[in-house]
Amino acid sequence: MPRLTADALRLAAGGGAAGPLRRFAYDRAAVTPGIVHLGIGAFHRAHMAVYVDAILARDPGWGIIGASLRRPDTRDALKPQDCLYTVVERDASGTACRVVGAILDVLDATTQRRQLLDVMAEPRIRIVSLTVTEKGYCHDPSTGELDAHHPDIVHDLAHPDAPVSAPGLIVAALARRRAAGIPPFTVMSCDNLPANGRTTARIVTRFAALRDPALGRYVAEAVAFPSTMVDRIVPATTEADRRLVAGLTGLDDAWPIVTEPFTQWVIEDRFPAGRPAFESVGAQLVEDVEPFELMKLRMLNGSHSTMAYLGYLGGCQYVAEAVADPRIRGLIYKLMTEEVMPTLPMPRADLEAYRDRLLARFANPALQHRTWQIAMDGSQKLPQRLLGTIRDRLAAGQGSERLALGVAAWMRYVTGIDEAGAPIEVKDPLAARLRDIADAAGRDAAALADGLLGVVEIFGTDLPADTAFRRAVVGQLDSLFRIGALATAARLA
Ligand code: CS2
Repeated sequence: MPRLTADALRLAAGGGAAGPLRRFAYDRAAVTPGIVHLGIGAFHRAHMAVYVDAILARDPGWGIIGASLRRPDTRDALKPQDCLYTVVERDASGTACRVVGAILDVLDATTQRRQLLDVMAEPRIRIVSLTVTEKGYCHDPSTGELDAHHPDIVHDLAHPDAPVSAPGLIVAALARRRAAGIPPFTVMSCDNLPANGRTTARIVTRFAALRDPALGRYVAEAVAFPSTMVDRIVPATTEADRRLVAGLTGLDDAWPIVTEPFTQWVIEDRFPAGRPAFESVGAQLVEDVEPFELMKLRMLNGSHSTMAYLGYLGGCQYVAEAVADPRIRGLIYKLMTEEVMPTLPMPRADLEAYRDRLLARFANPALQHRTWQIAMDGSQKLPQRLLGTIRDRLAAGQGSERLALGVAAWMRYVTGIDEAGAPIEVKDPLAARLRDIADAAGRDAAALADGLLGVVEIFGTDLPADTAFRRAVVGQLDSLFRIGALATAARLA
């Protein structure tokens, strides 16, 4: 079978088994780069790049140069296929395929750092966007401040012209532009962080100030950091996905993406260096993204993490399987309805519709979204997904048993041993420390909860001191140890 390339695509004009193959509708040779994207993983390629792909026919000045910060695998997969890739949208009602051409080049920052900084310093790059995941911001998740002791930050302060972190790369490029009299690019975070624009601004400005106070003032005054709310469920690509795409298109794509039809992007309209007409391709441009972000992080991601830990412990490999279990579904429904929705500023009817749509999306039978994938990096995710809601409820004198169960399920998960006694591969930047705490506590719920609540980067100092919250977490954790995840979920469903 021919590999997906620009030439193969021209020859395959008739399409594959799924009928005519949809593809980008512009002359790629006329497209020039306007965006550098850091963190060119599956999410970006299924989300922002698809919006940009729809813009390029009208406005070819916004092609994307992607960069991976850690591994060359995306570049190595995409370069031999002219950076083209297939996005498959699937749900119970059908399957649609499309080849995206918006990515013009992919660089591997670990070996092409100089080239990446050169591109970021070019005047025609007006946006640097990011999906580097929560941990890529090198921050303290509980405060949202730069972690000046993070090894990558320590490295980048010592070697400011050879940075390895996202803040380090952005500041190195901004410093070069400033020295050359080139206006700064706009920095657009597309990660699931609270107030992601303001958080990124705080982190990048602080890093710049540590490099040089004048550079810090320049970043604070001259660079815009709009916030965004991004949403699309994008499971990691599997071999089965590759086979599916080959069957559908007749072309061999080394890194296709299988995702849901749903997509949403809400963007704060603050782009002094210019932007593509994102609103013309379905994005919502608004003055204030934060209510949307709060809703999405607390409802979707809060449920996702809770389901991931309970589901994994209960033996569910996939989200659709977890949400099909009435115990988990009932728990998530009540978690959203009774505990999360009252903390959100939107009208009740809108929130109910949002919740129902989420439950349908989670149940999508065509996606194989592993609970293990979502369970990853819990230390970086819990603050914005569960703990902010809990804080708001505590301040209002309200209980949070289901949210506390989400936290307790994470604690049970990071012990690294599942309910059948088998090891769990816990992926988390703090995994070793969490494991040490868990090993010292054994199966004593109070000792384990106290040990983990003491991780200040996650819980701050207020939550461990709150006796009602602590009691709820210890109670749920004790139940998880005694009767297991599904039976514990059933008690609150
Ligand atoms: C998920 C998200 O992996 C995870 O932690 O909760 O990636 C989720 O699928 C997206 O935020 C949906 O927009």
